[in-house]
Amino acid sequence: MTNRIGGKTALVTGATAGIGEAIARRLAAAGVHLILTGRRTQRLDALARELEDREAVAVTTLRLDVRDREAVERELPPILEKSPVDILVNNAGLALGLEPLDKGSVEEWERMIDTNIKGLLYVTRLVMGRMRERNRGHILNLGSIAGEVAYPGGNVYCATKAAVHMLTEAMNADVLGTRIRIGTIAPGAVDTEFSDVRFGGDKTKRDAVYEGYTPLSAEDIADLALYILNAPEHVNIQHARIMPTAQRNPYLLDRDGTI
Ligand code: NDP
Ligand code: 8X3
Repeated sequence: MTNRIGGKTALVTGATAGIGEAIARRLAAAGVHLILTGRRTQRLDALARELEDREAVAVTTLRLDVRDREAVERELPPILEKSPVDILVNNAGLALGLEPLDKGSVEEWERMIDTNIKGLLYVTRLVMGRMRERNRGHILNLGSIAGEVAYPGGNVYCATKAAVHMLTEAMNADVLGTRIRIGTIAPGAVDTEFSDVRFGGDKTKRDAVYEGYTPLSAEDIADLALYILNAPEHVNIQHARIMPTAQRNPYLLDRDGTI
């Protein structure tokens, strides 16, 4: 496949684990320079060193909690001025708990809303403005099938991902007439630290999520991300849904162990 992204610069939020880390690795292998963010600095620094050594790309790291609007507005602009961003991957996100709404934790709701919606907005506002000035850029948001079909206990998480999907549509409307492209990847079950975070490290609950079938890996999502980001400039893949073969929607999941 023609490499159309080598030499570009990508900002990946939540690059310390799972899908964000896998996308960072794939982008680096394609010769894309990186700005990697997340809260766990040791992981960021180790990944940066590894990718700089192996792939000969420039990697900048930034410890950033996307919920912290002041920090985003203080820390990000100087980096964006120095290294204009061609690709933004809005990946940082999480689910917490699986309780019915009336038994839910307000604190957990706020963390999900602040990260998955507001954090994405804080970062995107700064990056998209600069993309508009340059009349180019590609933004890829991590949505979820949870944003399309609600499941019991998913309530606030599902709502945050539905918001991400609608924001992708709205942002596309806002950049009509520019060369900026905006898309969402909506995955089903991906085996990452997602369920460790959701269940507060409860290994039994976490393992049960992926029992009896082969879930997607973070690398599967990174492959799709690379396909979308590497598409020719006239191609804007706005929404891509991806699930394990054993899963057809959040309810239909074949756990008989054959797939
Ligand atoms: P992981 O838990 O493995 O990774 C989440 C990443 O997000 C980490 O790098 C974490 O970094 C970062 N992050 C979380 N909160 C913040 C914050 N406040 N500020 C900055 N970074 C943050 O999960 P996944 O890789 O699976 O999830 C990535 C995205 O994919 C999420 O948006 C998730 O909703 C979505 N998704 C996941 C699916 C799955 O089944 N795994 C399916 C569908 C969508 P750190 O802790 O260092 O800050
Ligand atoms: C993650 C997929 O189905 O666990 O967004 O919500 S699901």
